Formats: sequence, C-alpha cells, structure tokens
Amino acid sequence: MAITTHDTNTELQDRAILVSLVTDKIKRTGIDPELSLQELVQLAETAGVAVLDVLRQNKETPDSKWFIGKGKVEELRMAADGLGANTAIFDQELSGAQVRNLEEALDLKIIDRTQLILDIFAGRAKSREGIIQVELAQLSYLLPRLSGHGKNLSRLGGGIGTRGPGESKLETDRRHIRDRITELKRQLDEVVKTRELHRERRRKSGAVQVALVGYTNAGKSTLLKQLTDADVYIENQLFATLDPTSRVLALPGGKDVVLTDTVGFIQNLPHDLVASFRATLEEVNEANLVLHVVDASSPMREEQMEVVQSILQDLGAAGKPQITLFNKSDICDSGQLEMLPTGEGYLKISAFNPEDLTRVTELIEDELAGDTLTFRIPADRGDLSSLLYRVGEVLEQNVDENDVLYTVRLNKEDYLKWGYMVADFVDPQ
Ligand SMILES: Nc1nc2c(ncn2[C@@H]2O[C@H](COP(=O)(O)OP(=O)(O)OP(=O)(O)O)[C@@H](O)[C@H]2O)c(=O)[nH]1
Ligand SMILES: [Mg+2]
Repeated sequence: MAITTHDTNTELQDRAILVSLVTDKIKRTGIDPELSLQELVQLAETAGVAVLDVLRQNKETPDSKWFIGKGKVEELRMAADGLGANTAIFDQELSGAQVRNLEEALDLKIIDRTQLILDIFAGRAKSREGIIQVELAQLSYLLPRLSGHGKNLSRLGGGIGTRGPGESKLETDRRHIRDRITELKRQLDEVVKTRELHRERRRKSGAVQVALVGYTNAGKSTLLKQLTDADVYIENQLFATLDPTSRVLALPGGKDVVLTDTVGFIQNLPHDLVASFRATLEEVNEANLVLHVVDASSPMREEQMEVVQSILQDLGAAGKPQITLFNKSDICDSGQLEMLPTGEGYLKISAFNPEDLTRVTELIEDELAGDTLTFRIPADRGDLSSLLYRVGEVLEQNVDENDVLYTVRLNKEDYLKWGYMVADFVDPQ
C-alpha cells in the first residue's frame, strides 16, 4: 500500500525519513505494520515534521547494535543525503545504545515512536497537571537510556523541534533527573489528591457521569461540542485533546448528566505515558456509563477498538456499562457500514447529524435508567431492604405475608456491583 507523504519544505521543519522494521515478534502480534506506518506518518505530521520517505525492512530479530541491518543503515544514509533529511523516525522502540550508534553513524536526529508521541503530548500539554505528567513520562523514558553516555544527553532529550524536557534541564547528570522525577511525582500526588476531592464532591452531589473514550481522532471532542455546545479544541490530528473537559448534558427526559471528554488512545501507547497519565485517565473509572467513540471509516477500526478495550481493562474500567458509537458514518462506504456490528448498545452515527445526536441522548437515557425489577425480601432481612434503598430507586413497596415486595429501578452498573446480594430474591411474579 502506498503511503502519501507531504513535503511542505519549510526551513524550520524537521525533515524526516520514517523507518519500519518488521520482526517475527511483530508479525506474531497481528498488528498490520503498514497500518502502523500510516499512523506514524500521521503522528509525524501532527508533530510538525515533513515526511520525505519511508524505508521498510523485514528481519527475524532486530540488530542489537543498529536495530536495522547494516545494509539498511547505508540505504538510510543515502536516502537522507539525497533528500536532505535531518531526522529518522523509527516505528518501533529503540534502545539507548541503538539511538546513539545510529546518531553517530548517520549524523541524523534519531527518534522512535514512543519519543514522537511523548513530543506531541509535550506540545499539547496546557494544564499544570498535563505538563507535570508529560515531563514525568519523558524523563522516565529518558533515564534508562542515559547509561554512561552523558555527552549525548542533550541530543537524546531534544526530540522534535525545541520541545521535550529541553536541553538546559538535561545537561545535568542522572541524579539531577532522578531528583526531578521525585519532585514531579510529589507534585502529581497533590494533583491526584485534588482530583480525589473533586470526585468526592461530585459523588456526593449524585451527579451521573458519562465518559467519552476512544482512539485518538475518533471524534470524541466533536461529540462533546455537538451535544453540549462546549467550546473545545477539535482538529483532524492525533491527540488534539489532553486534559479532560466536562460539560452538563441535558437528556430528553429532563435529567442532567456530566459528559467528560478524555485523552485519546493509540496502539503501543508508551508505558511511561500511561503510568504518568493515570490521574487523568482514572476519570474514566468514575463514569457510570462509557461512550466508546469509534471512527467507523478507519481501515484500522477493529484494531483500534481492541486497543481501547485493552486500555480500559488496564484502567479497571472494562466492566462499566458501555455504548459503542460508530462515528463518521457519513464518510463510510457501504461495505464499511455493512461490516459494523449491530444490536443493543451499538449505534451508527455522524457527529454532524442532529437526528443521530438525539438518538445518542435517548440511548444514554435508556442505559442509565436501567431495569425495573421486583424483589421478594423476607421481612426479617432488613439488611437487604436497606441495600435496595441505597443502591436503587424503590418505586413501590407491598407487604405479602412474611415478605415485602419491592419494585426497584436499578441502573446496570449498580446491579453489576450489588445485584449478586439480592439476585436470589428476584420475584418471577
Ligand atoms: N466526517 C466526519 N468527520 C468527523 C465526525 N466526527 C468528527 N469528525 C472529524 O474528525 C476529526 C477529529 O475530531 P476530534 O473531535 O478532534 O477527535 P477526538 O476523538 O477528540 O481526537 P483526539 O482529541 O485527538 O483524541 C475532526 O477533523 C472532526 O471534524 C463525523 O461524524 N464525520
Ligand atoms: Mg479530542
């Protein structure tokens, strides 16, 4: 498959050749390396890099010194010379030694996928929380790559353009970086505590929370904007959103919920980034309902959905009630539309179609309303009746000899959490 690149040829821009090495290990993961490479082009362009060319190599295992084979290094040098590139971006993660060897041999800035993603995040971070989290992730990535080669510190940390932790900060020793990591973690702890207080307040106020999650560029912020008139940043680029934004959404029945937009996910999301962004990502755990927004027009739709589910799993939010919104149906071809799963909890939409937006709010309302069930509780089980009052909305209560019949509306999440205690008492009627 051909990859379209755009040579914008601005002097200030980094000019890069992308490199992808497909090893047997990568083949076993089932991730299509060509699609991954297309995504790398998008990532590079999002970071403001001009992509000049793409080199591919198949090899059983990576070369420990050069990552790619020696012959391929030569090919890269010729391509870089010919096209005037100053950067090579690798689709797979490199070791510190490989970066140094390649930099010295080629006189190019060497960047891997992880560092590119970290750079994009660094450029996007606006809130104090976001800035702390990104710097922490960058330094955690950098630290194990510094072994004994202090002189290359500044180049390693430089990243794309002038972003990244910055040269001045990095021209110090490892101990300094460790101190900085400790300090950032301390600051992050404060942020986590503040967030915890906010959550507590929200919990007490009984606000029902709905989280928009999904692969980057799926249309989460667009949906938040279309549904609530929120003034949020929307761009056809990866990781447009970093900080969670919440807005009140009025449901058709009149009830209000809090709708939160979150940072997008991507395959091979750097481990350090996930660890650092835990405070932000854990907002998803507060949600009563998760709206999984999918770009239905993407050739990587299925892979992207799997990535999202596995990150939700890591966050401990996989068991939450979920609605899958197949977005961008307006630009899907008929084949793509036919392939989409249908049924309960799935909706094909376009964020720009008002009728679809109404269907979304109706479905949210349905999901949150949950089920109405009748329980037959023995009169001496006060513990169970008080549980029903605590977790559900008791609509009716009737005494029947030694039992009390409760008609209760329970939302799905609460039923998943508490239902097992009263499951034996559901009255078939
Ligand atoms: N055709 C079409 N484009 C859409 C639709 N929804 C969103 N888009 C476009 O998709 C791009 C990404 O939208 P965003 O809302 O920024 O996506 P996001 O999921 O918030 O992305 P990140 O914040 O980067 O994770 C923008 O160019 C939107 O205009 C849709 O239903 N149809
Ligand atoms: Mg967004």
